[in-house]
Amino acid sequence: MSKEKKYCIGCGVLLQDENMTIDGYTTSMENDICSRCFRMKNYGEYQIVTKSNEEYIDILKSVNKTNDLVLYIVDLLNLDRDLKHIRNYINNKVILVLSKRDVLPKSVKDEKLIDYFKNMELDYDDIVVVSPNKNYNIDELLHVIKKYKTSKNVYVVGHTNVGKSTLINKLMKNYSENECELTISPLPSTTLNKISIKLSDDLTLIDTPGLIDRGNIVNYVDPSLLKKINPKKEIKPKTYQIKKGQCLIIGNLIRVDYVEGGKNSFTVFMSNDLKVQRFNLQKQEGLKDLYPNELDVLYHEDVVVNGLGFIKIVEKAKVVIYADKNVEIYTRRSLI
Ligand SMILES: Nc1nc2c(ncn2[C@@H]2O[C@H](COP(=O)(O)OP(=O)(O)OP(=O)(O)O)[C@@H](O)[C@H]2O)c(=O)[nH]1
Ligand SMILES: [Mg+2]
Repeated sequence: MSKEKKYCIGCGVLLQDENMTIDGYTTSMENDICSRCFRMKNYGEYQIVTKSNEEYIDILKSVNKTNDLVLYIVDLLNLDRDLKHIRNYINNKVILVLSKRDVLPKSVKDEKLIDYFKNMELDYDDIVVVSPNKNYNIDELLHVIKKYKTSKNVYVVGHTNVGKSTLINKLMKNYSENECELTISPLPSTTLNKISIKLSDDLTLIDTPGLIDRGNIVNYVDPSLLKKINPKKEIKPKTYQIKKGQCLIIGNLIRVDYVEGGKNSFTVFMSNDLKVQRFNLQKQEGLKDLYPNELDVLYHEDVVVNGLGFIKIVEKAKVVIYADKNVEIYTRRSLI
């Protein structure tokens, strides 16, 4: 008799009790979660899983065959560089959900954030700002979901680590009697498979594995640093009135040399736990063995360091950012 298939309620992986070295292992098929989720939930022990992005693309292609509503989740501190990418794969109605609002300063108005995205002329049906951690605007999101949904199913998609599973857990906690224990973690690729969660008779939320962003610094730092890098609290921006010939060293992870330009102001929007130090660049050799990214920054632009946050620079400047060579670094119009 063949065994009935059972999937982990935390990450969606197919459960098996035969091979400890393969995904989905559990000590007993009586369990509802795999050993990896068990260790993350109970001991905060994280285990890196390497996944390809083919599955993510395949999921998007299968969503395109439906007329279901899609929530595209982005992390406000670590925005996707290409917000149009998803439209290469799906024609469904899509709501852009700007998440982790709590990490940006309260003084920034939601309307200002929404306008920023509206000005980019993206092809989204609506935009909502939320913070699942602070239970902020979740009511508004549910309202928007009900307004746009075309069937029972609503897909939750986006890059890894943007907070898709956290958001679904929060929606379930607020609006359903059913318990929902999707596994969340600061590591990429926590969710491994599609997971359908019934919120009510006419609404099922579908969690999905995220797109892996190879340019994100989280892939290249020691996992023990993740807590420091991912802010849990509102960021207190650090502003430096800075002159050519000075540099900033941030969290011992990146170095920012100001090599050309007049008097300027650099504001660092990164986790409060990352120490920022200013030096005279000629007298400081630290981190110069890392890869130098030379950037021409225009008036009122941000330098984005994927996975860490961004530095708002007011005046035109030439800067050299030293970082791990795999980390994506680029400029964009100032978000704030
Ligand atoms: N500050 C803050 N952190 C959040 C919020 N929502 C999620 N996080 C954190 O973001 C990290 C990733 O959350 P997950 O819910 O696992 O993200 P995911 O998109 O499901 O990730 P994958 O399953 O890997 O694709 C965790 O460390 C969460 O605690 C939020 O509203 N605010
Ligand atoms: Mg997840």
